Amino acid sequence: MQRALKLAAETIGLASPNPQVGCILTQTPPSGGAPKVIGEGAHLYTDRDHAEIVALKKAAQRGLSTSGATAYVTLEPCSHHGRTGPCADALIAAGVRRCVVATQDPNPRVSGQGLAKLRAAGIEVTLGVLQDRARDLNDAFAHFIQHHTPFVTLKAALSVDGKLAPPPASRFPNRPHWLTGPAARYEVQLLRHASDAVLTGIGTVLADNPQLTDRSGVQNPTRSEVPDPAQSGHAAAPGSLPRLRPLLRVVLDTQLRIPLTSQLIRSAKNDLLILCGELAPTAKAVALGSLGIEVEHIPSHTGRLSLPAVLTTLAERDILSLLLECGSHLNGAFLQQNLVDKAVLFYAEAELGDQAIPFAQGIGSPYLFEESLHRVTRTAYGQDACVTGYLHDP
Ligand code: AOF
Ligand code: ZN
Repeated sequence: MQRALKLAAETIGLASPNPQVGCILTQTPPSGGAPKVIGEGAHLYTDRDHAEIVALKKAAQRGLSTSGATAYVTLEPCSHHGRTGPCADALIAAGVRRCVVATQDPNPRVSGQGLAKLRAAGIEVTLGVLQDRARDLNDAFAHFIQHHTPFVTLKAALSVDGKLAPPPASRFPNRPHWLTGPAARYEVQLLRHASDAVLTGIGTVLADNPQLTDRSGVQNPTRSEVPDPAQSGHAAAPGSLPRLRPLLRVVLDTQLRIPLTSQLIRSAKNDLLILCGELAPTAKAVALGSLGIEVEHIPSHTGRLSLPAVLTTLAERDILSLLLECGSHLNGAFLQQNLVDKAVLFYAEAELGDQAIPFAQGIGSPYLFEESLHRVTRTAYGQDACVTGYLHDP
């Protein structure tokens, strides 16, 4: 199961909007002895085949029999006809004798029915092996399939006294103020890589002029056949694999104040979405449109966009996981409206003082906020500390 989880984890950015799933098939040699891996694989959304089918095909390609084999799968084998046939049926047809499953599929179309199918066919089923790790891998998928809204992660880089940035008067405009060191900042790139979309507000765009691109440089080693750039349109260097869905960069900009010279606009490649209010200036919307930038109107109230409406719009675009990289105002609004599912707080050693900008308007000290988190983890990145936790108990 460890190996199956590793295969699944390597498909970050390649499985969404489906879950990340890995599968290992083992067979005891006819002469006895330790079981051997006869096939393995992970699900890649564009290849359609679910992890079990990839593993079964690998065994078949090697001419190895699957009769009597054991399957280790990180997610309950599916029982439904979606883009593919049911994996439970395929495992049964392949003669698999035992199926070890990390966690049940949260998809209501499957949930428990895949396991029932296997058991009805006489397959020995074990459920719950390394369950927490398998669940963590697909927390966004589980959230989306049950609530039909994106799983929202709030990321913030803070000073040791819990502030987001120095007071405006002491900052250089148009330039981000780095609090955390390179290791923590690389971790943020990985968070972007693992997300379908990243969101910020116009205040941060005007203050920091961020790019919000995925610069993780992560390659996905499970995908053995790198798509032929000539056929797929991906401009991939050999051995490096681009994300299959580009990270969608989203800006909340009620009045369309975003400068046409901002880094976000200059670097846009069909991956920038600007959400504005109904009363935003039409001429600016037209100017953005002529640069190929998508602008969408969102209902607003007293000059602020409706955040639930923002999440609905993103859900309609199949955004399962949303990373918030916002300023104090939006952090506070998302938290006060109970729209955040997970927090990732980096703390640097520097102190910014009482006049500095608070972590989230109306929320108070992040240290007190941490006390409301569930399943808290603490990690060090160089000199910086990182605290992660969930806002709701699953
Ligand atoms: C599995 N193994 O590797 C995955 C599963 O539209 P489809 O046919 O791709 O089905 C997607 C659903 O199948 C998805 O919502 C989830 O319930 C399940 N994903 N199941 O047995 C896999 N990726
Ligand atoms: Zn399946």
